[in-house]
Amino acid sequence: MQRTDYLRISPERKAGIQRLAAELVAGRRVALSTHMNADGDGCGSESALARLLAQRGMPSRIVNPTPWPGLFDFLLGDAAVDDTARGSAALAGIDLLLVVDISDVKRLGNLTESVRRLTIPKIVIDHHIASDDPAGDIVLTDTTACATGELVYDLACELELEITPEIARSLYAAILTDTGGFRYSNTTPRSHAIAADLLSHGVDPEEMYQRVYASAPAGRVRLLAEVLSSLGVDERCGVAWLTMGAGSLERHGVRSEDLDGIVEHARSISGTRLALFFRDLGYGKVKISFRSTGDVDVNRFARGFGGGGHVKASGALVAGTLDEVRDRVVSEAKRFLGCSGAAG
Ligand SMILES: [Mn+2]
Repeated sequence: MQRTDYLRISPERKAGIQRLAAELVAGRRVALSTHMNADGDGCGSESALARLLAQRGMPSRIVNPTPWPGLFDFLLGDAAVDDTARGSAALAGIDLLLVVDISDVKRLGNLTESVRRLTIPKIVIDHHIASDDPAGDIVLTDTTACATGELVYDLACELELEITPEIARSLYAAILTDTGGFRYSNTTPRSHAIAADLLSHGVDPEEMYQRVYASAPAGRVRLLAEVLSSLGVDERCGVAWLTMGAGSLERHGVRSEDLDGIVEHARSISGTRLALFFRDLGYGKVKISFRSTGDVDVNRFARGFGGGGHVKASGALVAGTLDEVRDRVVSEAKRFLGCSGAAG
């Protein structure tokens, strides 16, 4: 019987890692950053990289555009220092910037302009569909990677760094969350092979499940109940959507990280091809999450609203009121699906 070595790294990816490794010089001070409202992939990749860089004699700090999510506090420990509170001032005096899980520099929010102005080497490790405005010039990107954490894992292996139990937990959190618990279409034999290796390096899968998926504050479940009551469905076209008004987070005492995965409830409805979640940010802008089932390319749809991401999971920020944006985007979605009939 022939076995496949799923952990083998493709020559292209190896070359990308080696290009990047040339910048990983001992003594250089690094700032790590990821997108606004960091998710498990962003946080896990950052906390793993902080420890991996330390093995190469590189001190690093995490400088994110929005606060580190409490849900992922357990990944930080002593080794990964969060300097986010200092804002762009924390980028002064660094020798290298390493941005993860971002294809477009604008996803760095309030750090975007400071990052553009940096003249030091800027590295991007990412698995989103490329944009024409990346956050750096040395780019390791591969849309076939299930998570940025997969690329960080490959970097660790290729550079023969040690996968400590803390690093293994961080990378597992990255892959676990970006694959929706190994359920989304980006789940591959390789995702499972890496997860297997991470278990052998000390990850306890039940502990990870409890920390990531079973540690919700009661407010998150109450908010979920409220958001679910907003459900709209067009069964004929296969579109389902959820909305959340401004101020709901505050009212339930929860944070934006508590919204992660909420759009999946719309996607879970039988026959749904395109699911949407509209969140009123309260200052004339609505954040939209797009998810799809089957061959619907929501990256292409989201591009029409200035957003993007992945083929089956994308986002956009649109100006307007919640009702206006929802009505417009839902009817655009029906048209996008070739279902713009009069009854639509
Ligand atoms: Mn990701």
